[in-house]
Amino acid sequence: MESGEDNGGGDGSIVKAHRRVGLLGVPMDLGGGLRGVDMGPSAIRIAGIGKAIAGHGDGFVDFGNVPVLRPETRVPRDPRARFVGSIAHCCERLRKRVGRLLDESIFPLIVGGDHSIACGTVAGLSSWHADRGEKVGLIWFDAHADMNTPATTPSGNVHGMPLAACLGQGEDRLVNLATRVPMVDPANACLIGIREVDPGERELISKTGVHVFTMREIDMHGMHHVMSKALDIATQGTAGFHLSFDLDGLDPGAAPGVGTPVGGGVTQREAHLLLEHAAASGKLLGLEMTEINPILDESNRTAELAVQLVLSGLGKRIV
Ligand SMILES: [Mn+2]
Repeated sequence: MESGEDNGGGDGSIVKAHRRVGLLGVPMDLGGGLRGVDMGPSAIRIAGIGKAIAGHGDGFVDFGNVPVLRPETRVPRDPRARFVGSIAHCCERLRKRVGRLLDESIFPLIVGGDHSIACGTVAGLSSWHADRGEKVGLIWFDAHADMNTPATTPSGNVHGMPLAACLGQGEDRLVNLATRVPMVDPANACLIGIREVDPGERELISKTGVHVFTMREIDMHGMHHVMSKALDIATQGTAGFHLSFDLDGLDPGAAPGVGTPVGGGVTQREAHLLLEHAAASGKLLGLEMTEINPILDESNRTAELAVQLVLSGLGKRIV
């Protein structure tokens, strides 16, 4: 696990030439309704993530997968938050693994797995920075709001609840994963790309005050404008921000292999622009790609797109 010695680049302001990117796969398949996202980490490795990142000039270390319990071996228990005990258990492990990467000044690249894993990733970043008296911001790219709680969920699927948990709402075992509650202040969090919101989520969005940029804002003002505002929100008074990227935020025409596809999403180019802005801000603390489902994909093209998007997030430019 401990990989190599510090190369002197890790003082928070990571010099690009010295940056090391650490991949953690999380083959989580307990939080969604459609099976297959547990193969997401394999799909992105097969699509050549390591070679691509090394080719871009960053150091790359693959730390393997965080162990996840299989749905076949578990009982869902609570129908309002299916498998939540097992999910929280895995997220606790992920929180610690993310903390260890940050200790070594390694940039965390987390690959899911369904989106419930974000509770562990954000808990890791939030706790690490809270120990240093710092806050973190959060940009959540998604077709859905992921703002359900066990009280509002229509499905009982925990992958519809992680943003609420990061903002201090819902299931205690997720909400309390970090040393700081909420993990992220709603004033430093925003949602981009949403187009399918449940009634209970609408209420919680309004109650928490989390900023929302729906597809309408992207259509009307463009991704450049939306990301400029999102970065202001996520970096105001914070050490930087985490980008939790659900591939289903893209239009299924561009990314068909996702857990819960919804039409009318952002284009491939808009998604690249989002990640280019994230990189250019110099404040990206962690990046997470979730909900890649090879079962529903076409010859792994969604994972191949995810690799290209990660490169944009790490600062790759067209020229
Ligand atoms: Mn999601």
